[in-house]
Amino acid sequence: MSYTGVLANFIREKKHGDNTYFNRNFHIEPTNVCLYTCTFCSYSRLIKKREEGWEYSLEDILNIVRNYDDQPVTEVHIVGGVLPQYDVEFYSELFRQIHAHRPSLHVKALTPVEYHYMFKKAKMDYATGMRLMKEAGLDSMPGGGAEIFHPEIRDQIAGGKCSGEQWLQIHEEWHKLGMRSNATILYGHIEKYEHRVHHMQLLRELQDKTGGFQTYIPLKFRNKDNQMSHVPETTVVEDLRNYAISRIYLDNFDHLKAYWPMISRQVAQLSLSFGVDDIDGTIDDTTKIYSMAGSEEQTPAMSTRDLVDLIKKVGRKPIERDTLYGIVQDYSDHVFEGEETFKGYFSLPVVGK
Ligand code: V47
Ligand code: SF4
Repeated sequence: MSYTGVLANFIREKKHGDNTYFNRNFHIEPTNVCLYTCTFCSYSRLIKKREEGWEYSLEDILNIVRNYDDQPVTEVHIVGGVLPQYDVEFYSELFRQIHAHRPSLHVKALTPVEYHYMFKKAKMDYATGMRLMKEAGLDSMPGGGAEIFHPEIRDQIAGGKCSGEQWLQIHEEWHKLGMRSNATILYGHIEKYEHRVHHMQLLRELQDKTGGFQTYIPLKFRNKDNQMSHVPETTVVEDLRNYAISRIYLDNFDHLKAYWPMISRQVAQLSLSFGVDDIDGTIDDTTKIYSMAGSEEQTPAMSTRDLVDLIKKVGRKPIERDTLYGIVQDYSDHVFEGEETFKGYFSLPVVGK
């Protein structure tokens, strides 16, 4: 374990030194009603219990975007359940209107789960569909919906939604357009190590082909209020080992991200010594997906100052980035308003001067 951690940290420092990236974004979840019934999902309401959930209109979503008009956010991350009214026309119009309202806001939206469903309904192939999304203003794709690619596990936990192969094909079409995306894995439930390796192998092969992935994001399975509540969660040691192995295996990915609302702030700090160079999470905002699945962070929102402190306390350099890893601000020597600069705990008399 410790050698694995040292090797992962070596690769991390070779690629990024002490730089630790974060991004100021906000999430919009258009609906929590979903046609699918993934067994790990604590978030969605079955379509037959539709009245218990929410279904935002285009105007509702644009109003959420407008609420951030005076906030220094650089990205909106849009993802939610799958429903027929959220189709190619709906999302094309949404992306267009977000850009018309705030051209500099990066739209990171939807996963192959939604795209596969929407394109099939519109009788469109993936290449045409992704081109239309790009023309409408989609800037990048988040890494969700990957779960576990191996059909032996995927059929049991995420049956009915796009297959692992289809997930990879949609990312490949997106990369062919010169665009970037992320990749996740949902680990620590009924899969075995061989399934995690198979998952990473397929990602590694596609990355060698396209170079379009930016970040790998291992998502720890949380077991509250879902159909897999009987499955115990992984230990912190296992989580750190998984980050380290991911960093070593996927050395053709530039970044490894820890999603702190899922693993707690302390484990996020530890992960920075096990290969992780990016801590994501909505800053100054909230999202419901993870609190509903049992994460320690019931309202996953942390101020920029808290996040910067968290990174500095473990000796790393906090760097605010945009979605494509352009540097927005280096916070290494930044002093927040009203903050005393650190002068040491004791003021020792200076001798000999
Ligand atoms: O695909 C759902 C996961 C994912 C649970 O690309 C769960 O920057 C754990 O992909 N326990 C969606 N995980 C979120 C996602 C993501 C998050 C942050 C950043 C980015 C990015 C992408 O959430 C789903 C699924 O794998 N998820 N339920 C659960 N009970
Ligand atoms: Fe629907 Fe996504 Fe939940 Fe699966 S994980 S039930 S696709 S919202």
